Amino acid sequence: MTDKISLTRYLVEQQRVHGRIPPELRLLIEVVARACKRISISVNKGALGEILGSADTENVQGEVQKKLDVIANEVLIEANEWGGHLAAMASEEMDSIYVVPNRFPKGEYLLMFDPLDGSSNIDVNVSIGTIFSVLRKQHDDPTIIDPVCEADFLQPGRQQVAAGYCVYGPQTTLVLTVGDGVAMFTLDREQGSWVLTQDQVQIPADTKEFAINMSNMRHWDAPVRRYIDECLQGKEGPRGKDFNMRWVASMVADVHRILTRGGVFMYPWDKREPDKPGKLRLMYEANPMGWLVEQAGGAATNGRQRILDIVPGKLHERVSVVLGSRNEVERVTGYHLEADEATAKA
Ligand code: P6P
Repeated sequence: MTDKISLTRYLVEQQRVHGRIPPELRLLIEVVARACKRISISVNKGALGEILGSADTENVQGEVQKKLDVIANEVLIEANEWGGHLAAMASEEMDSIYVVPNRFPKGEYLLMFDPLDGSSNIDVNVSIGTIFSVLRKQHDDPTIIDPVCEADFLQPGRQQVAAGYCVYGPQTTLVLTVGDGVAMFTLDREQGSWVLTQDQVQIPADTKEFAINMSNMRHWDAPVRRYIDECLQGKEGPRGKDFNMRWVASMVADVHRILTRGGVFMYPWDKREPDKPGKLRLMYEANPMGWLVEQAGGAATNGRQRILDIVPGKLHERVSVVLGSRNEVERVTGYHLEADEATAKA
């Protein structure tokens, strides 16, 4: 295991040695990490904390909120609003952006998060997680601190300055990138501190494991059906090898497995809601996960283009997601482009 290095030391070294992050960004990440520690305490209480079940409210996505969704959202807002490092926040659980109140100093950064991803798993004690992404507020004129608005958030994922998630599973693990590879920190509950347990994470380019919700198969587009059919044909099929399948229905858990041992994760467009590009959200799910996967040597597309190059049109924009082992993502993306070419020629 890597020498016992704390999250604080890792971030200080990223700031001082590598000059990669300024002090305000280091502070932001530490505050988010502390909020995740607080969320893990609530998650771990389960039924003892009277926090399971529905909050009897709906979020902007039209999804019924769990009590823990609301709690996690409040923890992240309260932890981050006073520090002076943020201009505003955006969350899967809030219709519009949350501008830092005037009673607090404002900073340069924009924080987006899915406070508790995988909510359907909360009541059945399966891993869930918090996903976060950080952008810098773009200024035409850096001398003017203009008021922040939703348009400030609509930047492509390649503009992120930090991204990560915390998975609340058998271990509570914080996974982070600031553009210098991917580092994993395990929560030492006795010390209450994050300890570096893996650095420079690398995803194998090839895999024998795919993650997709197979119950949607009849709704998929042809390129996705082609790819999955070939995997299911195993050794006797065109892939010449057998594949395994996993689907936790918690993106954080599925991505963590892929960062740990490889694999390909897919949540593609399907014809049930043809006007929706996909189920997952670009700004606070696909972008942070896409950057983490790329920083670990993998790839992330929407089936046709790099996720991090997509310019968002709205805050809660949805997107199709294919991410993980580079060679598999390139194969799936190639099938989509081949199908588009055939359609164009027809
Ligand atoms: P389904 C959780 O609700 C989520 O947003 C992702 O974490 C997860 O990958 C996906 O939806 C699961 O969707 O349709 O399989 O329940």
